[in-house]
Amino acid sequence: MAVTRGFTGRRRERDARLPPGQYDVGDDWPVLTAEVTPNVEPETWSLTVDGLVERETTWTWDEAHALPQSTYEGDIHCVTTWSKLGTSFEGVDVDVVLGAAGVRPGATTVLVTSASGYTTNLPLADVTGGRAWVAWSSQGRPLSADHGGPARLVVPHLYFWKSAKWVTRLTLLDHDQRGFWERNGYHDRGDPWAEQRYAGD
Ligand SMILES: Nc1nc2c(c(=O)[nH]1)N[C@H]1C(S)=C(S)[C@@H](COP(=O)(O)O)O[C@H]1N2
Ligand SMILES: [Mo]
Repeated sequence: MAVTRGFTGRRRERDARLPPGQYDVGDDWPVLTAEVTPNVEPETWSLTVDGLVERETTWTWDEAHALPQSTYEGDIHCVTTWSKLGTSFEGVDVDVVLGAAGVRPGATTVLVTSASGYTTNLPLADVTGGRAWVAWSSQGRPLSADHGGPARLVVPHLYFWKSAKWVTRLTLLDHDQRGFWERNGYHDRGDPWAEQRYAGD
């Protein structure tokens, strides 16, 4: 029956997008937060790029919105095994803010800090080349506070703990420095397709 084959085909296509050990949450969007949700308003939010850069730079909400905007369309994967397919996030490409600050030679790592104090580390190569965003909306709607509003990092090709909510600072380093979950047993990089969940995976 054509209807059945169509349904099965779509199901198979979605399954192929799931990394090993992940399931599809459908329209749900679980909230995963280790700390108390901080109260950050657009008026009090700013983004700073510092460390190994030519020009330490801070953008206010309005200044960040005046930068060229771009959108991610695709899937996200949480290490606790849920994946959400077909999301979108709108904001500014991390390449744009790093380009404005001017990454200095020798920088290898970005340490990301949230307004709450949450941290996570990423190889510079994982946040450049159009693979990471500072996002303020999803599917065209402003991010709720629970989902990291007013602004969060989105690094969708890695497990979503790398996508720090309430992001306020990107610090360029010449060495690796583990963040909150990485110090607590999670993998240093977190590639879902390689199932890099825990240290040693
Ligand atoms: N500041 C902060 N960012 C965070 C987290 C957190 O606890 N605190 N959790 C991470 C994890 S484990 C996941 S899966 C996603 C969850 O984002 P969501 O709550 O919007 O689904 O945020 C990531 N960013
Ligand atoms: Mo997660």
